[in-house]
Amino acid sequence: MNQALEQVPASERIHIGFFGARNAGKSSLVNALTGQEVSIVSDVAGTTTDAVCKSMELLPLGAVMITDTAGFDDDDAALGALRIEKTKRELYRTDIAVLVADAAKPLSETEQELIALFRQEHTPYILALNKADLLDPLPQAANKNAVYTSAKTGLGIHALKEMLGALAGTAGEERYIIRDLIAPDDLVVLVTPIDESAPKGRLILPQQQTLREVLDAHANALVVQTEQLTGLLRILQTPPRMVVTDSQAFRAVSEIVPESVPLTSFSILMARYKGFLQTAVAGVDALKQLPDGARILIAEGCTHHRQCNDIGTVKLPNAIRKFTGKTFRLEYCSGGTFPADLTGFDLVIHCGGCMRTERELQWRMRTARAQGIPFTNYGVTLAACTGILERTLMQGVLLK
Ligand SMILES: Nc1nc2c(ncn2[C@@H]2O[C@H](COP(=O)(O)OP(=O)(O)OP(=O)(O)O)[C@@H](O)[C@H]2O)c(=O)[nH]1
Ligand SMILES: [Mg+2]
Repeated sequence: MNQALEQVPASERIHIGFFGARNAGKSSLVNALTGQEVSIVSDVAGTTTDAVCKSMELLPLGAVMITDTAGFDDDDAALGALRIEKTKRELYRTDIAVLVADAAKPLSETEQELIALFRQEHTPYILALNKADLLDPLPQAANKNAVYTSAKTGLGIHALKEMLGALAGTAGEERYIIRDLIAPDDLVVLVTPIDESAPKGRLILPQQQTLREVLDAHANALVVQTEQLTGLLRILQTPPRMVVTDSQAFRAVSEIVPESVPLTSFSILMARYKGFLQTAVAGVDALKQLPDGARILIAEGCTHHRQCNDIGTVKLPNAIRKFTGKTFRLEYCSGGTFPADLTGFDLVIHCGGCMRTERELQWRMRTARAQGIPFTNYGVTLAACTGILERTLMQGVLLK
């Protein structure tokens, strides 16, 4: 396995999900497509009960994450409803769906329901009419998004890969973290405090990704801790093109960096990259209006970054208390879980979301919006509480 591709973070991979009724051959098809025994196959309906994920390189797509899900039809057992809930959650983070159906049968209610969900989520999908080895003769595929496959004989597997490749090529426009804000030879200063909550021996993902884009742009980066910033700016002959800081250090950094130098944070850049900066800015307005005792959901995208955890549980609550002078009821969720029902909450504050895909963050945001609940993030909230939101949005440049 190519080492470099192995290291593409999960949030940056194209997520391909296999969906369908029990026994349609989802697991068999995933195994045939990947050429590996990713999932267990059997003729017992409901063999796959939990989603199984596999990161790999799949030509012609590149780095992908393939997910085999549990059958979507309800068998009336208590487990049925649970299985369906889990599979739905997978759907929300799927970039391209493959609906696996039995080629010999017309589409069932379950399959129609899945198609309706794909449409609702604007998820492009391919219909794999599987077990086509049992059909004789083989009819023409019904439409250009359908393909006859056989996990058993390998029929249509190559065509399925080609179709996935074609869809992946159209999946979303290119978004940048910082590359479109800088020119070749510009100098960018990245402020990354290394305190006891920083992970050992490495930089966190948004810092790595920003650094990489600065290099892609053929610009220059200087990476410093907050304490070195004053000294660094003093020895520079010209001021940097911009400064990007960890939002925890907003106050100190905003006092050190001259007003004439654009200043923002990794989390604000990440919110823009994942397409929810506008929503986050609108959401933070709501914070000022909330009454005492309002309920705020603090959503963390991962369970293992102590740094984010520390912001969510200590720094953010302190900043909010100081800023609003009010006492709110804070509740937490983390990792892959996010409540679909947000009844009773007045605001959602999400982390930068570096471990979640763009589609998944979009779904979380839409879930909140559909229920009329404002949605913002750590960085925007900290900027607002520090009184530098306008500045860190680079006077609106980042909202365009
Ligand atoms: N003839 C034929 N049988 C197949 C094909 N694909 C799968 N099967 C058989 O269909 C049965 C179910 O296959 P699975 O891959 O476990 O189906 P699944 O959709 O993952 O099922 P659940 O995990 O139970 O939801 C197994 O007995 C497979 O051998 C195919 O293309 N042709
Ligand atoms: Mg299965």
